[in-house]
Amino acid sequence: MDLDAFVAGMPKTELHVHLEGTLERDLLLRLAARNGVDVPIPEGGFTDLTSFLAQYYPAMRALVTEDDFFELAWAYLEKAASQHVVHAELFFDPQAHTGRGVPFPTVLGGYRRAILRAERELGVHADLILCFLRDLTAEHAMSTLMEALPFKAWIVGVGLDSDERGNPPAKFADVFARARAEGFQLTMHCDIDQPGSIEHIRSALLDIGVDRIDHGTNVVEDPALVAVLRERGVGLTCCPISNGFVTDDMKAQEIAALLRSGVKVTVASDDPAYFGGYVTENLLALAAAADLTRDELVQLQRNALEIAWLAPFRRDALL
Ligand code: ES4
Ligand code: ZN
Repeated sequence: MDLDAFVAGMPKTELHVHLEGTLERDLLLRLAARNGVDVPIPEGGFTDLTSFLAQYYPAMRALVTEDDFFELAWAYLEKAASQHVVHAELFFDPQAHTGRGVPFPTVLGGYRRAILRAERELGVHADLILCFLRDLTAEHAMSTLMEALPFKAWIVGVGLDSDERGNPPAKFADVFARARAEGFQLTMHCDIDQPGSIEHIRSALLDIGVDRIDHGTNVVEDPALVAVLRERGVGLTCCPISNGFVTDDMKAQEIAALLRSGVKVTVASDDPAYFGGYVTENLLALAAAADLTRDELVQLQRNALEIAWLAPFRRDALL
């Protein structure tokens, strides 16, 4: 069997994909027309996080009704099923919607309906991770967390995304402490080559006590922190194709080195509609760039299941 077929056929767990980042151009155009809203069409050509985010958030204005959020998540889940994803943990950015007048339950209700249907009809299991926008205030994040509490059963964890510059993990220490006390799992983006990357990773791990880190490959610069990841079993969700857009390369060597040193590294797609690759394409891109063996590709999937926020009975069924 050739490598493409091997990777395509592997059962997969995807732990780092933003639902709003799965908004493909066709759906964007259809929703914008249906809602009668004027939405800037993403043109691509991003070279860093800032230029990406500047196209990413305005495009979300196409999403208005509960059906819109349902259709967005459903389209992703159909694609995931076609790539043999068996479990996915899906980031969503409620503040990007509530901030323009879309009620939190509209967003969550649409996403939840798609997840329930996908489990029944596609055999894909999925959970939601609420992501706070780190360029907004900690107070805004806290009030979003309060808004989410009645829906706790539908949300497995919380994360932190958007513009990292000047927005360190410590800014959200109280929010994450409260989220932990409420029973949520914790993750945070530590985007690559940001000012203060290493300090952000250290703080996320040692001050906040996150369960996972999204991206975080700058940790290779600090062997003591790599040891902490290994000892605590804290995994990294890496997104090679995304890295190729928002940094100077895919960081394939760094990802492979961390995998080979025993860190629970896993590969995911981040914003596939913008970066042009779902999980299979990300695995193939990394395999080609870092010469991964089939055993290493299998190890990436094993890692993903191990660090997934799954009930033990589900994990056991998938392992
Ligand atoms: C993101 Cl690549 C990236 N970085 C930070 N926040 C994000 N949200 C969606 N994609
Ligand atoms: Zn991300």
